[in-house]
Amino acid sequence: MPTTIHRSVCPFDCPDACGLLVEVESGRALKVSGDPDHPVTRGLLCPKMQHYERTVHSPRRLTTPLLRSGAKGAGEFRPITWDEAIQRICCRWQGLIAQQGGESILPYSYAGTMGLLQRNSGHPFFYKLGASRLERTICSPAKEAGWKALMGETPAMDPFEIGQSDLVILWGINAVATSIHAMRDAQDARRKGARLWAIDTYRTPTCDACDESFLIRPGSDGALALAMMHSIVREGLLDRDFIAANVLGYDEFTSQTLSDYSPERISPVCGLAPEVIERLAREYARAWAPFIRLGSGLTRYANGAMNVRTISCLPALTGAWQRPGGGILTGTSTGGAFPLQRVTREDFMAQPTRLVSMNQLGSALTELGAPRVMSLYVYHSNPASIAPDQNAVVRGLLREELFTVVHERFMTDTARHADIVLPATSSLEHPDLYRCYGGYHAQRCSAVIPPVGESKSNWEVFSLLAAGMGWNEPFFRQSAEELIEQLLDYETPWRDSAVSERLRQGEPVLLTPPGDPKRSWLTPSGKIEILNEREVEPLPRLLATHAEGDGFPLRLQSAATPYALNASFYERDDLRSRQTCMELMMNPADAGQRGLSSGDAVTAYNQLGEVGFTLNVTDRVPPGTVVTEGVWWSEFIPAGRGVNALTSQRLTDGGRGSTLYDVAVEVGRTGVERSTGCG
Ligand SMILES: Nc1nc2c(c(=O)[nH]1)N[C@H]1C(S)=C(S)[C@@H](COP(=O)(O)OP(=O)(O)OC[C@H]3O[C@@H](n4cnc5c(=O)[nH]c(N)nc54)[C@H](O)[C@@H]3O)O[C@H]1N2
Ligand SMILES: Nc1nc2c(c(=O)[nH]1)N[C@H]1C(S)=C(S)[C@@H](COP(=O)(O)OP(=O)(O)OC[C@H]3O[C@@H](n4cnc5c(=O)[nH]c(N)nc54)[C@H](O)[C@@H]3O)O[C@H]1N2
Ligand code: SF4
Ligand SMILES: [Mo]
Repeated sequence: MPTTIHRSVCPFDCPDACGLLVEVESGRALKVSGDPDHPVTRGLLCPKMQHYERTVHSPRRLTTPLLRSGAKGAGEFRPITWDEAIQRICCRWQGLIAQQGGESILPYSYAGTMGLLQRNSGHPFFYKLGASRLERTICSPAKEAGWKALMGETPAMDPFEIGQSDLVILWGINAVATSIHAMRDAQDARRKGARLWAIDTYRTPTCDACDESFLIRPGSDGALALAMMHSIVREGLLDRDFIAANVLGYDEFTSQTLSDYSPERISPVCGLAPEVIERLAREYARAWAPFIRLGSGLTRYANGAMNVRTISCLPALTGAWQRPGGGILTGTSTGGAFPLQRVTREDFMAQPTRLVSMNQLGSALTELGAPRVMSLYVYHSNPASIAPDQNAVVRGLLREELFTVVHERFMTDTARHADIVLPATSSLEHPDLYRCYGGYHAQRCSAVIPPVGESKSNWEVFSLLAAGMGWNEPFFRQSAEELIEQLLDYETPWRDSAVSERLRQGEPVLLTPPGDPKRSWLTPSGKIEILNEREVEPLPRLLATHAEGDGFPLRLQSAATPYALNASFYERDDLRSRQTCMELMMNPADAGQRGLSSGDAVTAYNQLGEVGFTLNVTDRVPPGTVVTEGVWWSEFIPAGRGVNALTSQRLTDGGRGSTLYDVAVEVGRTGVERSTGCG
């Protein structure tokens, strides 16, 4: 059989939506590489995707539907047919709907695939079923809320402007791990003479690649930005003309709040010396076109939205927005490019059903009543690993009467707790249309290999379930290709018919966002609204984190590794071995105080649980902070609990987001000596 090369797209939850070239022989993917003609990828893939074929053809892939044959959570199953699986699910749901109502059924999905069709294909089904609705807010809704409070509907600046900046600040973003193309662009800017700074809570590989890095206390970014602005005002480094023409509430801000936040006062809050804060302020204000690339790290706190809102005031005071390369980028929003409602079909919902936060799955399964959640359907998400308060989630999943169905590629911690497991295709086995959130490109792709085993795509399963429920809507009988065509068969200000045609051909296409974000502020007043009386907090001010009140001395930072993506890629021995084991990084001063050394088996604990780690004593983390990278599967962890046994179900100040990084713990030597599984 000859080898053929096909275009595809990386489906993972990453800002870049890379273009892939896939070499296929006899229905198998042999090799995956970065598309050199893709405007962002330009041939470069991250380490996770360089051997995507090992994920696609992993011996761990699920290949048939499975029915639980042992105790809940024991991971014992026997194969069944698709017909039997669909019949069992529909029969159970019909009974539940008759007895307790549709709201006793809860869907749970997030970002296993970012394809517009496969990601959203459960929506029409669950709307019609009358199920509870899931608030999909685990990632960064606080970022959107913070931006919106200040900038309204103003779209993002063009990410490519980074090349015209003379000072690039990677703020709360570990771009080496999470946004390699933004990192490449930042380094290109640096080669052209820009200075590169990182502001983080520990010394990440991104910090190593910068001219300077500033390590601050978790969740204190808003405080730092307030102190910087205090200095900027005190030293008169403002652009008064820009402020007069473009900013609402400058006088109230300076007189009512900013005066309280001197660098001297903020220094102990953020952990930087007053003179360092002053220097940051001065150099920021004196830069010609400073570009802030804001990550999500600082948003997963009780004050996450306020952190974003406060930092975003910086370019408004200095007028950085006026110059190409100057401004702040929190991520692009390409939501207007395709008519997604043609897939999601909210109109199928007879009446609005209750909303359940995905950040509070633990409580939803163990405490929520009227009606109690009696069935959980999980697709392209792994809540037993990634959701906060893992102990509560697992307690819920172990409820004997809870009927859990998991549609997955692998036997994840969530799938292990299922009553029925359904095998899912990988992105190379189904068609989809992708847009991205780090730029403005889009690409459609077809299946390039047949399904592995009996696996089916998300859309195919919902189509089968609709038939199993006896529904007659022609909508559910469409093919995936027909639905993708509905997303393309319609012009928007972002694309005309020529662009849609190029998309149909599978080309990566740069879309043109309407409007010029740097010339008109899309707020009710038409100005950047530092004063926003529609908000609970009309002005930016210092807000506390949750962890400050928890009574444990160390702040626990959960962070990304380059070798996994949330709890994805743990099926891969080659990638997992590069992480070695679930480590906890601790500063030598904190380790010394506790009599701990590198390699020790330690337990981190707080009010929610305890988790075993292998200690790594390192000055890459400052005193007072401990860091762990990755979200590990329990089968690779000695005590079976991951970092989320320490994170809470509490929400952010705006957007009802997760507060996964707002955690306090104490750490001690693990009582029982045991093999850590490390090395
Ligand atoms: N390799 C890899 N890539 C990924 C992911 C992954 O898990 N692995 N996850 C994907 C997903 S779903 C997302 S949402 C994005 C997220 O990507 P990013 O926007 O980079 O966000 P995070 O990785 O959550 O955090 C970024 C950095 O913020 C730091 N940080 C944490 N708290 C604070 C704080 O209070 N202040 C400051 N200044 N810094 C802080 C962390 O130490 C970390 O280095 O990445 C995507 N890409
Ligand atoms: N402690 C801690 N917890 C975190 C984070 C953290 O940094 N620290 N990050 C948080 C963030 S930012 C996010 S976005 C969430 C991510 O949470 P999730 O979206 O749940 O992320 P993943 O762990 O990648 O799990 C996705 C699952 O989907 C499966 N999958 C992939 N493609 C398909 C498909 O086409 N169909 C089906 N049915 N399944 C598929 C994969 O096998 C994988 O198991 O995690 C959050 N949790
Ligand atoms: S950088 Fe992001 S989009 Fe590109 S291959 Fe890696 S995970 Fe996929
Ligand atoms: Mo995320």
